[in-house]
Amino acid sequence: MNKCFICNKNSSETILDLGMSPIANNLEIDIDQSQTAEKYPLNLSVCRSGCNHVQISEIIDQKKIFNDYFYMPSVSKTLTNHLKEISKEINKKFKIKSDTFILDIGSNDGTFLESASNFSKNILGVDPAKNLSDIANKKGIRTINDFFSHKLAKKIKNKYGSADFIISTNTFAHTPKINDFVEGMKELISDEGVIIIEIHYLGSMIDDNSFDTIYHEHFSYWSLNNLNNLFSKFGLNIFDAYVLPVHHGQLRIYLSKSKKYKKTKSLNDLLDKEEKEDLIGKKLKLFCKKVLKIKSNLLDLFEKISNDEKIVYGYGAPAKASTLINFIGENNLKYIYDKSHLKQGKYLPGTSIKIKDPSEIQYDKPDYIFLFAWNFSKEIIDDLKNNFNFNGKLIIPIPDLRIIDID
Ligand code: DWN
Repeated sequence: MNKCFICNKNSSETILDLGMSPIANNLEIDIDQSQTAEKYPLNLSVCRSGCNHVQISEIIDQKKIFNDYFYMPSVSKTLTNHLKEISKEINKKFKIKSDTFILDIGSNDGTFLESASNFSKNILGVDPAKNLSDIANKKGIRTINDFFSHKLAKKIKNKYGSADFIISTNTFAHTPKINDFVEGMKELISDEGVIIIEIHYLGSMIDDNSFDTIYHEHFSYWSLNNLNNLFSKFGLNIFDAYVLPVHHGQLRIYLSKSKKYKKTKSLNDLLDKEEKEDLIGKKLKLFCKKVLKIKSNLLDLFEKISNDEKIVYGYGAPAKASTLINFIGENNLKYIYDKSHLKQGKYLPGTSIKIKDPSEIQYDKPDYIFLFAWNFSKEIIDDLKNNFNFNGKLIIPIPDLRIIDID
C-alpha cells in the first residue's frame, strides 16, 4: 500500500502497473543520457480508507519535473484559443473590471494571462519552471517563479491583496501537496472571489482508454465527487462543473468561499452520473483490464509493420508518448516529429527516439505516422495534409486503435 496524498494513510492500493517509466517531459539532449534516464515505477492506485483518491504511487521530487519544463500550450492553436476563451467566459459570467486581480497558478508561458490582460492589467502568474517564467516575464506578464503553496499565498496576499479570480489549468493535479495547495487558494481568494480549476478528468481518461495520460507529473486523477469532498472540507463550494473536449477531456470547476453562487444542473448531473456508473469502482476496474488488451493490439501492429518492412515514425512528442513507448517498448520507431522548438533535437526519455521538425516528413516519406498527440488529431491532420505533404497512413491509437489514409 502507498501513502494517500489526501488522508496521508498508507491505504492507497495499486490497481494498474505500467512498468518502469522515466520523467515524461524530461527530454534529453544526449542519446546515451536518454537511454540511461532514471526510471521509476508508474502505477495507478486508489485509496481504500474511504477518500477514494486516485493517484500515482511514486512521488518524484517536483523540482526534478518542473524546474526546466518543455510543455507550452502556445505551440497548439487549439490550446491557445481555449485559454483565450477562459478570460472571455469569466468576463461574460462575472464581469472583469480594469483593476480586478487575476492570479494564474501554473501560468506556464503566460498564454492565459496575455488574454486576461485585455480585461484587467492587475494580473499575476505563478510557475515553477524557470525557463517558462522567463518567457512570460520577457512578454511583460508579471510571473513569480516558484511552486504555489500556502506559504507563497500569504506572501502574495500581503503584497498584492486578495485575488478576485484564481485560475489554474492543468496544475492542480500536478502536486502531491494537495491540502497545502488548497489552503493556499483559500488564503488568497477574496470572500466573493471565484476559483476556476481545469484538470484532466478521470471520467474522460476511463471513457477514452487514455492510459498514456498517466505519468509522474500527473500526481492525481480527479473525479468530481472526490473534488467536491476535498473542497467542502476546506469550506470551498463547487457551484459549477462541466467536461470540455479539449486536451484529453478536461473537467472545469468553479468554486468560491461564498454560498451566493447557485449550484448548477451540470454540476449535480455529473455528480449523479459518477455515482450511478460507479466511476471509481466498477468502471475504473474495467479500464485497467482494457489497458492490457490495448498493449497487445499495439504490439501486434508494430510487428506487422516491421514484417512488411515499412517505416513508421511518431508525430507529437507529448508526455503521453513517454508513457506509451516505455509501456510497449520502442519497437521500430526511430524518430518523432514535433513543432515545439523546445523539444526538437532532443530524445524521448528512456529511448533512442529523436525528436525532429515536421518539415522533414516530406523528405523522410514514412509509410506510417503514429499519432502520439492524438488529442489534436484534427489540427495535426490538417498540417500533415496541407503543410507537410504526408500521404501515408496515420495510426491513431486512442480512444480506439484505427489506421486512416491521409489524402
Ligand atoms: O497536463 C498536461 C497536459 C495538459 O499537457 C501537462 N502535464 C503536459 C502536457 O501533456 P502533453 O505533453 O501530453 O501535452 P500535449 O499538449 O498533448 O502535447 C502535444 C505535443 O504535440 C506538444 O509537444 C506539441 C506537439 N504538437 C505538434 O507538434 N503539432 C501539437 C500540435 C497541436 C501540432 O500541431
